[in-house]
Formats: sequence, structure tokens, C-alpha cells
Amino acid sequence: MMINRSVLMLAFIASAITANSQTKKKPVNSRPNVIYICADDLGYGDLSCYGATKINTPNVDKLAASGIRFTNGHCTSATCTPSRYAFMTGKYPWRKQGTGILPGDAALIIPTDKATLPNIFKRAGYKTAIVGKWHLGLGEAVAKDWNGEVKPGPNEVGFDYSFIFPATADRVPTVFLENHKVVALDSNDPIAVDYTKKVGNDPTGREHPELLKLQSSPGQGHDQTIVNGIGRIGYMTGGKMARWVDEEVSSTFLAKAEGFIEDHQKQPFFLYLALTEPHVPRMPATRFKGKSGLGLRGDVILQLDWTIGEIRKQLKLHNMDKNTIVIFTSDNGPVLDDGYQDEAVTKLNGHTPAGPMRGGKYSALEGGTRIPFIVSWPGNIKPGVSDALVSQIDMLASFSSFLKQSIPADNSIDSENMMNTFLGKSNKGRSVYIEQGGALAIVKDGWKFITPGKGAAFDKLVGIETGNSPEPQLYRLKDDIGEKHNLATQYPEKVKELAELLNTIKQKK
Ligand code: NG6
Ligand code: CA
Repeated sequence: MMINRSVLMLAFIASAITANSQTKKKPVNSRPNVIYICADDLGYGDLSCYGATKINTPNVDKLAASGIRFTNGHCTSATCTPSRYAFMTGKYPWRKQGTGILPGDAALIIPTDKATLPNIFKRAGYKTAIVGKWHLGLGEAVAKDWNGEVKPGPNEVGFDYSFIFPATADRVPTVFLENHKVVALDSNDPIAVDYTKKVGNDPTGREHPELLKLQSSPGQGHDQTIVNGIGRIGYMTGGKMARWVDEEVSSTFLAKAEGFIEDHQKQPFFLYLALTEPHVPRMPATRFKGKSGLGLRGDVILQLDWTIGEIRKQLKLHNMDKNTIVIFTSDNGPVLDDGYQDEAVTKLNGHTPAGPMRGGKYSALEGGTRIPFIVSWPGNIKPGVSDALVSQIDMLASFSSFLKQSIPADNSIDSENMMNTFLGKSNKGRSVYIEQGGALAIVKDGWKFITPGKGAAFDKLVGIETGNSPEPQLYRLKDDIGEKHNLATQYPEKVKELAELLNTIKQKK
């Protein structure tokens, strides 16, 4: 009798659980988590899934194999700040003054009262976080107190949680900030930062090159305050305890990202993981040093790849992989010598960071903005390769539509809803797109026009073709991804059409 009763009881509980989970069941995956991973200066050709043969990136390759690998995916600009501005706001950065590469003490350039990508997610009930490189300015002005609450910043433009470094790994202050506050700051050792003159008594790379473990490249600066044996751009003093150790930056970001994922298993979240690799100074965890055979640049790419593997492992472990969209991309094209003599050039060993393209970071040629672009959502996206023209600028309109959030007209001038393409339901890319190197270029129907202008055709310091030319350049990307044949004199009508279209788009408000 007792037994029967408990059996009945169990059956009742079981059926109650089933009923409960059925009534609670939401439409399948209508609100997946989104992890947007952006590498820093990673080129199209830096991953084995994009054709690299001198370096092996098995974890990113697996991510690509689980989703769509875009072969015509873009950032808007060939440097960091403008690219990330576009990703955050859905607007072309060249519409606004002051969106070039920012110093480490710059004020915030993202408006706090307008729609942003993280705000859209927040409005839709997501928890939002950024972990990693910021480089969009902090505070209201250049003059700011790094020892108090540093704001406005990421938390004021849509992120519930932030763990960042302010600018680039080669710029002071070399500290982390967690929600407004410098991490591990000792109030008895306050931080001061200056980009115009030396502050404090810390040795600089210019005065004390013998203290450097990584020599700066001649003519490229990076010889101001020394932190962790590396000369930086800008001067800082104080905050000795708070300064990062470069070898630990990547694993710190990974731990913070994992912590956020771990804490948000039950609530949809948007995580912007802004990796620092392979931007200079390339200084991976010691266990990666020397592993790639391509110098430190290759080593940090292996570290990046390992990081992606760890994130994927964690998603699987918590059974979150099928409910999480992972996007992987880069903020601009690749560069070898970007300020330090780290053997990226001497140990290149035939590796082609920009793949089959001309140019790289800073360039209006395809190598500047055509970057790795992978969208994965296991069980929901049919794996494959797409040649549709897609861009990071479209994240805003795409996710607004996906999450059924409206955006003001102001934010939809440039950002287009490409969600069906991102999810592999369509192969339709953008019909028109503008790329920003030094010069602006416009792409339409497989044609690309680069506006003529001043400036050297080759940047000797970084060893990259800029795309600058006093003559108009017209390329047929469809058959000439390497931009080898300038067809401008052959197709003057095309040049005129594209130049006019670019002007019309520039006038849009
Ligand atoms: C350049 C720096 C370069 C890098 C870049 C920003 C010099 C000579 N070069 O001005 O080292 O910091 O800015 O890179 O200062 S980005 O990926 O954040 O755009
Ligand atoms: Ca960058």
C-alpha cells in the first residue's frame, strides 16, 4: 500500500513537471544568447578556415564549420575606433567628426541618448556585457580623474556590466576598468595620464631602451611610459598595483567572459567579447610564446584560437550551445609591424595575413575591411559558406528586427536588416557598401570605386599599400579580389555612377 502510494505520488510529480515545462515552453529559440567576439587587427588570411596554411586555428575552424563562414564580410573601417563606432551605433563613422583612432584619455564618442546595439538587447530584456578592448573614449572630457568613477562609458551606452581596458594594449593607462572603476587601484598611489607631456618619474622607452623586453620600431613612437618592459603611447604615473601584465590580459578577459556566461545561464544575454589579439604589443601567456614559429604575432593568434575553444567548451558544458548565437569577426585588417620589433615581419614564413587581398590595416584596399566573419548557431543555422556582402554595421538593424525592437530613423540610414542572411536563410547581401581606409571606397554589384586623393600609395612604416592614388580606381571585385586591374579608364561611366552614388549617400541625414 505504502509502495503504491509513493509510486502514485512520483507519477503525479513527474506529470506535473512535464505539464509545467510544457506550459512554460517558449517558442523554440526565440531569444537566444548572442556572443559577439571581435578580434583586434586579425586579417582575412590569418585563420586556417580562411585558407591560412602556415598557422592552424582548429577552434575557430570548428566554429566556422558549425555555422556560416562569410567570404565577403566587412567592418566599416580599416582601424579600430571607427569600426567599433559603426558596430555600436549602426552608422558610418565618417559622418561624425572625431571618430578616428582615439588616444587613451579621449572622452566618450558614443551618444548616451541614442539607440545602440547593447541598448536594443537591453530593451528586449537581455542582460548585456562588454569584456575586452573598448577604444571608444571614457568620461566627458580628456581631463578626467582616473581614481574616481570614470564615466560615462560602456555602462552608459547600454552595457549592464563592463570589464574593459580603455583604448589599445599599446596605450596608457594600462589598467582594467570594471563598471567605472580602475581594478586594484591603491588610493595611496593615484593614477595620472597625459598624452602631451611626461607625468611622474616612470622611465620612458625613449630614455631607457635598455629596460625594454620588446623594442619599439624606429619612427613609430611607442617609446613613452614603460609598463611591463614595453614602451607605450602616452605617459602615465601611479597605479603600480593596478597595471596589467600583458601576458595575463587575454586570460583575464576570458575569465571575466566565462564568469558572465556562467552567471547568466537562465536569462538571455548579449556579450561583446572584444579580444586584444593580435594587436600590438603582442605578448601572449608564456606557454604560447614560440609555439607558432611565426613570431609573437602567430603566437597570439594561437592564444586567440585557444580562447575561442574555451568559450565553446563552456557553452557545451552548460548546454547553452544550441541557444547561443556566436559571431566571430575582426575590427580591421592585418598589420605586421605596427610599432614593435616582434619578429612578425622576419618570421612571416610566407604567411599571408590578408589572404588573397591587397592592403591591410589603414588601407582602402580590400585587405583593410574584408575580415573574417562567422555566424554560428548550432541546430538553427545550416552550416555553409556565403559570399553575400555583409557588414558589422548591420548588426543594429538586424538584431532590432530579430528582437522586434524599433529603432529611430536616425539609426537606420546606414544599418540594414540582414538577419536572414546572417542566419543563412538568404544569400542576399548588401547592394551598396562604403569602405573606409584613408580614402573612402564604394562597392556596388561587385564593382569597387576608390576615391582619388592625396597621400602616399605605400605606408613605409607599416609596410602596407594604402589604396591612395591621385587617379580614380575601379576594380571588378567579382573577378579581381586582389584589385590588380584598375578599370577606371575603360569604364568612365561606371566611375561617374559610383562617384555620384557615394556623394548621395554622404549627403544623407
Ligand atoms: C596607430 C599606432 C598603432 C596602433 C593604432 C591603433 C603609431 C605610430 N601607431 O596610431 O600602433 O596603436 O594606432 O590601432 O602610433 S587600432 O587597431 O586600435 O586602430
Ligand atoms: Ca584594430
